[in-house]
Amino acid sequence: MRTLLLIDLQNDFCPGGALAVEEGNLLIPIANDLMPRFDLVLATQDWHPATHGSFAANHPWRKPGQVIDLHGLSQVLWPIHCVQESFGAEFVPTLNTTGIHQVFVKGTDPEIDSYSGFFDNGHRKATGLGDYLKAQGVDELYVMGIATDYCVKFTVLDALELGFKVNLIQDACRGVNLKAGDVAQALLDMQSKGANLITSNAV
Ligand code: VGL
Ligand code: ZN
Repeated sequence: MRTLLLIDLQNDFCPGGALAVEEGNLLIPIANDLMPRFDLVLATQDWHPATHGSFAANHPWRKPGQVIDLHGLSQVLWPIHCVQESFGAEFVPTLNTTGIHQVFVKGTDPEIDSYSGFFDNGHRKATGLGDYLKAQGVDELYVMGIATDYCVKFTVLDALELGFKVNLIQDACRGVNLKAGDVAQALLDMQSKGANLITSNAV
Protein backbone atom coordinates (compact mmCIF):
# COMPACT_ATOMS: atom_id res chain seq x y z
CA MET A 1 0.00 0.00 0.00
CA ARG A 2 1.52 3.31 -1.10
CA THR A 3 1.62 5.44 2.04
CA LEU A 4 2.23 9.15 2.45
CA LEU A 5 3.09 10.57 5.87
CA LEU A 6 2.53 14.31 6.35
CA ILE A 7 4.47 15.78 9.26
CA ASP A 8 3.04 18.70 11.24
CA LEU A 9 1.46 20.80 8.46
CA GLN A 10 0.08 23.16 11.10
CA ASN A 11 -0.50 26.92 11.29
CA ASP A 12 2.12 27.52 13.97
CA PHE A 13 4.88 26.12 11.73
CA CYS A 14 4.02 28.41 8.83
CA PRO A 15 4.87 32.11 8.33
CA GLY A 16 2.82 34.12 10.83
CA GLY A 17 2.73 31.22 13.28
CA ALA A 18 4.29 30.94 16.72
CA LEU A 19 7.19 28.73 15.57
CA ALA A 20 7.25 29.89 11.99
CA VAL A 21 9.35 27.88 9.57
CA GLU A 22 10.34 29.78 6.46
CA GLU A 23 8.30 28.71 3.42
CA GLY A 24 6.37 26.13 5.44
CA ASN A 25 3.23 27.35 3.64
CA LEU A 26 4.72 26.31 0.27
CA LEU A 27 4.34 22.66 1.28
CA ILE A 28 0.54 22.74 1.37
CA PRO A 29 -0.06 22.71 -2.41
CA ILE A 30 2.60 19.99 -2.75
CA ALA A 31 0.81 17.87 -0.13
CA ASN A 32 -2.56 18.43 -1.82
CA ASP A 33 -1.07 17.33 -5.16
CA LEU A 34 0.58 14.24 -3.74
CA MET A 35 -2.30 12.90 -1.63
CA PRO A 36 -4.43 11.50 -4.49
CA ARG A 37 -1.41 9.50 -5.67
CA PHE A 38 -1.37 7.38 -2.50
CA ASP A 39 -3.60 4.61 -1.14
CA LEU A 40 -3.08 5.70 2.44
CA VAL A 41 -2.43 9.22 3.72
CA LEU A 42 -1.48 9.73 7.37
CA ALA A 43 -0.61 12.89 9.24
CA THR A 44 1.06 13.82 12.49
CA GLN A 45 -0.02 16.78 14.58
CA ASP A 46 2.05 18.46 17.27
CA TRP A 47 -0.52 18.68 20.08
CA HIS A 48 0.76 20.19 23.31
CA PRO A 49 -1.00 21.03 26.57
CA ALA A 50 -0.41 24.70 27.56
CA THR A 51 1.73 23.42 30.45
CA HIS A 52 4.18 21.67 28.11
CA GLY A 53 7.78 21.48 29.34
CA SER A 54 9.19 22.37 25.91
CA PHE A 55 7.78 25.90 26.16
CA ALA A 56 10.36 28.46 27.35
CA ALA A 57 7.51 30.41 28.96
CA ASN A 58 6.95 27.54 31.39
CA HIS A 59 10.48 27.91 32.82
CA PRO A 60 11.27 31.13 34.70
CA TRP A 61 13.95 33.27 32.99
CA ARG A 62 14.38 30.87 30.07
CA LYS A 63 14.18 31.94 26.45
CA PRO A 64 13.36 30.06 23.23
CA GLY A 65 16.48 28.47 21.75
CA GLN A 66 18.06 27.71 25.11
CA VAL A 67 18.64 24.08 26.03
CA ILE A 68 17.66 22.66 29.41
CA ASP A 69 17.48 19.27 31.08
CA LEU A 70 13.81 18.24 31.09
CA HIS A 71 13.30 15.22 33.37
CA GLY A 72 16.62 13.74 32.29
CA LEU A 73 16.52 14.59 28.58
CA SER A 74 18.18 17.48 26.78
CA GLN A 75 15.40 19.81 25.59
CA VAL A 76 15.51 22.79 23.24
CA LEU A 77 13.07 25.39 24.51
CA TRP A 78 10.49 26.66 22.05
CA PRO A 79 7.98 29.48 21.91
CA ILE A 80 4.48 28.42 22.97
CA HIS A 81 3.18 26.54 19.92
CA CYS A 82 0.60 24.00 18.80
CA VAL A 83 -1.44 24.22 21.97
CA GLN A 84 -4.32 21.72 21.88
CA GLU A 85 -7.52 23.22 20.42
CA SER A 86 -5.80 26.48 19.40
CA PHE A 87 -5.75 27.86 15.85
CA GLY A 88 -1.97 27.41 15.73
CA ALA A 89 -2.35 23.68 16.29
CA GLU A 90 -4.86 23.26 13.47
CA PHE A 91 -3.79 21.99 10.08
CA VAL A 92 -3.28 24.82 7.60
CA PRO A 93 -6.80 25.66 6.34
CA THR A 94 -5.85 25.12 2.67
CA LEU A 95 -4.63 21.57 3.37
CA ASN A 96 -7.07 19.05 1.95
CA THR A 97 -7.71 17.26 5.23
CA THR A 98 -10.49 15.14 3.69
CA GLY A 99 -7.66 13.26 1.97
CA ILE A 100 -6.12 12.25 5.33
CA HIS A 101 -7.16 8.81 6.57
CA GLN A 102 -5.76 9.01 10.09
CA VAL A 103 -4.06 11.61 12.30
CA PHE A 104 -1.54 10.78 15.04
CA VAL A 105 -1.01 13.41 17.73
CA LYS A 106 2.23 13.77 19.65
CA GLY A 107 3.69 15.92 22.41
CA THR A 108 0.63 15.50 24.64
CA ASP A 109 2.61 14.60 27.77
CA PRO A 110 3.73 17.87 29.46
CA GLU A 111 6.83 16.15 30.88
CA ILE A 112 8.44 15.01 27.63
CA ASP A 113 8.65 16.29 24.06
CA SER A 114 7.92 14.17 21.01
CA TYR A 115 9.56 15.13 17.75
CA SER A 116 8.99 11.74 16.15
CA GLY A 117 5.55 10.68 14.99
CA PHE A 118 6.27 7.21 16.43
CA PHE A 119 7.65 7.73 19.96
CA ASP A 120 8.38 10.47 22.49
CA ASN A 121 11.98 11.70 22.71
CA GLY A 122 12.79 9.14 25.40
CA HIS A 123 11.29 6.28 23.36
CA ARG A 124 9.07 5.59 26.39
CA LYS A 125 5.61 5.71 24.81
CA ALA A 126 4.40 5.00 21.29
CA THR A 127 1.82 7.13 19.48
CA GLY A 128 0.25 4.14 17.75
CA LEU A 129 1.56 5.04 14.30
CA GLY A 130 3.96 2.08 14.14
CA ASP A 131 1.33 -0.49 15.13
CA TYR A 132 -1.16 1.09 12.74
CA LEU A 133 1.26 0.82 9.81
CA LYS A 134 2.12 -2.79 10.64
CA ALA A 135 -1.58 -3.70 10.95
CA GLN A 136 -2.14 -2.22 7.48
CA GLY A 137 0.78 -4.20 6.08
CA VAL A 138 2.70 -1.06 5.15
CA ASP A 139 6.44 -1.57 4.66
CA GLU A 140 7.42 1.60 2.79
CA LEU A 141 6.74 5.27 3.54
CA TYR A 142 6.91 8.55 1.66
CA VAL A 143 7.53 11.36 4.12
CA MET A 144 7.21 15.15 3.83
CA GLY A 145 6.57 18.11 6.12
CA ILE A 146 7.93 20.32 8.86
CA ALA A 147 10.48 20.59 10.37
CA THR A 148 13.27 18.83 8.46
CA ASP A 149 15.71 19.14 11.37
CA TYR A 150 13.26 18.11 14.13
CA CYS A 151 10.00 16.27 13.59
CA VAL A 152 10.73 15.05 10.07
CA LYS A 153 14.20 13.85 11.02
CA PHE A 154 13.19 11.98 14.18
CA THR A 155 10.14 10.45 12.48
CA VAL A 156 12.31 9.20 9.62
CA LEU A 157 15.01 7.81 11.94
CA ASP A 158 12.40 5.93 14.00
CA ALA A 159 10.72 4.60 10.85
CA LEU A 160 14.06 3.26 9.63
CA GLU A 161 14.77 1.70 13.02
CA LEU A 162 11.34 0.03 12.93
CA GLY A 163 12.28 -1.50 9.58
CA PHE A 164 10.28 0.65 7.17
CA LYS A 165 11.75 1.64 3.85
CA VAL A 166 11.68 5.46 3.82
CA ASN A 167 11.54 7.86 0.90
CA LEU A 168 12.04 11.43 2.05
CA ILE A 169 10.53 13.97 -0.35
CA GLN A 170 13.23 16.58 0.02
CA ASP A 171 11.61 19.55 -1.75
CA ALA A 172 8.48 18.97 0.32
CA CYS A 173 10.26 19.59 3.63
CA ARG A 174 11.32 22.79 5.38
CA GLY A 175 13.38 23.21 8.54
CA VAL A 176 13.99 25.50 11.49
CA ASN A 177 17.79 25.89 11.00
CA LEU A 178 18.24 27.13 14.57
CA LYS A 179 21.94 26.87 13.70
CA ALA A 180 23.10 27.38 10.08
CA GLY A 181 23.53 24.01 8.41
CA ASP A 182 21.09 22.10 10.64
CA VAL A 183 18.80 21.20 7.74
CA ALA A 184 21.66 19.98 5.53
CA GLN A 185 23.00 17.93 8.45
CA ALA A 186 19.56 16.44 9.12
CA LEU A 187 19.29 15.34 5.48
CA LEU A 188 22.72 13.69 5.72
CA ASP A 189 21.78 11.98 9.00
CA MET A 190 18.60 10.54 7.48
CA GLN A 191 20.39 9.47 4.31
CA SER A 192 23.26 7.82 6.19
CA LYS A 193 20.74 5.76 8.20
CA GLY A 194 19.13 4.54 4.99
CA ALA A 195 16.52 7.07 3.90
CA ASN A 196 16.12 7.47 0.16
CA LEU A 197 16.10 11.20 -0.70
CA ILE A 198 13.77 11.96 -3.61
CA THR A 199 11.94 14.95 -5.08
CA SER A 200 8.16 15.32 -5.43
CA ASN A 201 8.26 15.02 -9.22
CA ALA A 202 9.69 11.49 -8.79
CA VAL A 203 6.88 10.30 -6.53
C1 VGL B 1 8.60 20.71 15.95
C2 VGL B 1 9.87 21.91 17.42
C3 VGL B 1 8.92 21.76 18.40
C4 VGL B 1 8.44 20.14 14.58
C5 VGL B 1 7.64 20.54 16.93
O1 VGL B 1 7.30 19.91 14.15
O2 VGL B 1 9.48 19.92 13.92
N1 VGL B 1 9.71 21.38 16.21
N2 VGL B 1 7.82 21.07 18.14
ZN1 ZN C 1 6.27 21.00 19.56
